[in-house]
Amino acid sequence: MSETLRTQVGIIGAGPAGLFLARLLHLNGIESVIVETHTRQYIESRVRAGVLEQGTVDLMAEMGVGDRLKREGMAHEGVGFCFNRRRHRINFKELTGRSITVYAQHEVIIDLVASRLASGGPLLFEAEAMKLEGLDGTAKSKPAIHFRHQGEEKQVVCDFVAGCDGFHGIARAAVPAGMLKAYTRIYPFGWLGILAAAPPSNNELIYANHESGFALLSMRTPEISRLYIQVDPDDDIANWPDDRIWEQLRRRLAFDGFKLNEGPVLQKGITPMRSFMAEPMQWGRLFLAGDSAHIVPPTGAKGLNLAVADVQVLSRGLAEYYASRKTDLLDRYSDICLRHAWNAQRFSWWLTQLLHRPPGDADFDCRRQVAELEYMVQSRAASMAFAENYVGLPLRMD
Ligand code: FAS
Ligand code: PHB
Repeated sequence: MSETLRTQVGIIGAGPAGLFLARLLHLNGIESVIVETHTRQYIESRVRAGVLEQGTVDLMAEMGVGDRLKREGMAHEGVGFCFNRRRHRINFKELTGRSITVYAQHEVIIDLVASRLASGGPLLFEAEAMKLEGLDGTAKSKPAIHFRHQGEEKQVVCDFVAGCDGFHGIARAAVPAGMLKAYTRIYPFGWLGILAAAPPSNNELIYANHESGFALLSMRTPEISRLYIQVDPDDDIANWPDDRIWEQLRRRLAFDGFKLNEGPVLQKGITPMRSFMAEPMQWGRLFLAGDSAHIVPPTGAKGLNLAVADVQVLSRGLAEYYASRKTDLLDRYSDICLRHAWNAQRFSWWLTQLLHRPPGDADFDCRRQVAELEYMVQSRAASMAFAENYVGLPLRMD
């Protein structure tokens, strides 16, 4: 072993979960070390989520990392639904008093990495965690993250380990067999997403239910569109030349008076869709946060926001521990986060099954979906139920 780093909290992963957690701990005077497999350039350019709940936006401002978000983020007060070739709008600001902001995940990463490096907190890139030890919380040995960095084996010895390493990370696998239950739902469709150099064709997002399949009109900047269509999860992006993608988008997003702005496709890819939950989200001195513990279908734009909710609970629990050695919040971490995550899972599943064409003989389901969409946009109560979940329910820690 060439080098040992000592800190209070060892964080695996510099995604939203790890970076938000490190910032919240720093603001509470708690030291941490982040180890991240990839390079800074890679994580700051990875195209992923696009929508921030108001709670996430407010938290970034409170953490002192929200200036660029405030300047460049696009605040939205409503969202469109297109079905039967008509566009309807749900004004979630009028219904809930809250809004969402379109601000790409990689922009959030850029802001948080800059803040971390400016604060001097250790953030090691190209540092892959390989093994975890000492997680059971006995006095025998402190938790340790063994990682490979600059060709050497190193370790972080700490009081707690935060597994913020995403769905494919090592943290969840470090929980002893039989101590964790997984719940999974694999959806029979995926999303083909494109980034295009074309001004967004609408000033708000539009979710489309169409007999050919789901489509979503989103955006990144006033010059860059982000668009998705439902495809077979096993389809190959090579089967999708740009003109075929645009043809499907024109067809699925069609409504009177609408014209889709097209332009050079800058990036395209197919993402499979799953729901996943791991229970519990903690074991001894290990705490799972974000995608390492749960995956939601992106339809509800919840993934990133859920990661932020987890680490708000974890940072408060760790602050309580270091201030008083009390572990009440840490002991309830998993219960608090799972209650919030299962509701986001429910909402994401519901919106996914409402908008996507099921495979096979789906005529009944397609008519049922349109009936539910008609009800949702006509009924204030149903619109409210959608709106309060879409803008994000309050995080309860009771
Ligand atoms: P992340 O996966 O973001 O971060 C984990 C980090 O840990 C990564 O940087 C990884 O390199 C690192 N890591 C992994 N193993 C490691 C190891 N052994 N050692 C060190 N580091 C390690 N959500 C939405 O809300 N809306 C969307 O539109 C949306 N689109 C998505 C599209 C794609 C293709 C994907 C994959 C996800 C999408 N998501 C979306 C969900 C996504 O935004 C996640 O919810 C969010 O990134 C979760 O953040 P983290 O939990 O931090 O995990
Ligand atoms: C996105 O802009 O990437 C986006 C927006 C809303 C969603 C999913 C993805 O529900």
